[in-house]
Amino acid sequence: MKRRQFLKNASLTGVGLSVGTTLLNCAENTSKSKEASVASASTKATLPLVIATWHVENATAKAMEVLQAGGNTLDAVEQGCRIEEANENGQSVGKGGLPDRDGNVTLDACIMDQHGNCGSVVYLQNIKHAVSVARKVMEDTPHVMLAGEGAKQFAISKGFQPEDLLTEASKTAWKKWKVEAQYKPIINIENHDTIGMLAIDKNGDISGACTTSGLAYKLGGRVGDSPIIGSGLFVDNEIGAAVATGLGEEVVKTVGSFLVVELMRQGKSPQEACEEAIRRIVNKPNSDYKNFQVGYIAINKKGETGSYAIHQWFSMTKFQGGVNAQIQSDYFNKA
Ligand code: SD4
Repeated sequence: MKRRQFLKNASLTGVGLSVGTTLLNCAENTSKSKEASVASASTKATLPLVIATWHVENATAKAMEVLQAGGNTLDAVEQGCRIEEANENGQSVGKGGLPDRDGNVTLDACIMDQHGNCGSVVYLQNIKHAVSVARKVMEDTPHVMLAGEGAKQFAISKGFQPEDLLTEASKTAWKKWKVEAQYKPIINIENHDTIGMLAIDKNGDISGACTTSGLAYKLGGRVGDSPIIGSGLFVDNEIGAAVATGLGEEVVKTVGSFLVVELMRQGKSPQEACEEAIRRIVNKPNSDYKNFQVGYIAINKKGETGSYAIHQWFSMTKFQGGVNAQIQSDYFNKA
């Protein structure tokens, strides 16, 4: 995952989040996007399609490779997410993720398939491929969600190797944060690059996955939206799918990904649905949205896509028709 240069650092009472920027190579999704009408005519012929939050072309390339080799969408999103989990330079996912305020790297992930099956892990430590553990929870247990030590022991029982996920770079960043933050329970987020990925195959079948180390320097024990089915991710193979990134607390409060999918069920395009879900957050009375970021990406059954965020510099990576490109997202806060 490419490092983003962050423009702002903002603290809320107890929780801070910054808004990121990155170099982008193309733009789409002007507020009333023309994409939906164009895409509905053109994308059916160009399935399969993979989209992901942020700038993760290696991950979308992997997912597309899986699909083109005849793999299903579940394999595709898992394999795609694993690329970023193994990337030690990405400080918000898997190995190299920034730790909580006590120096512990804790991972959240989930996965959901075309049949509505899902699995999730929260507060997982020492196992870098959280998305694969989530898949094992889905496939090998009668449960949806495993947490903490139980999730870790389950992973080990399935052959995952425990390892130290705190890299030198992330340890250094954490130590610097401790000095500057005087160890107050304030989270200065310098990176919020959760990878959420959605894939649709040539038959129109959809799966999704989401994996993160969560907010950097969070309180020990904190879990965000990313492993919560309906908040960080939702797939409904009849309609479409959505995945979220940004300040998880705000996504959870609006059950964001489920909301996006239900808005599509009511007839909205993926773009319109993402925009409406963001409006639900920013239009709350006394919303502090200027100080945090939330972004959604979505896909519908036809292979139309959408993305929208509160602030500038959110992007999605889209692999379709042989083109794997980062696309700048439209956003709400243009003031
Ligand atoms: C969380 N939604 O834990 C995640 C953070 C995130 O990129 O999106 N990071 O709240």
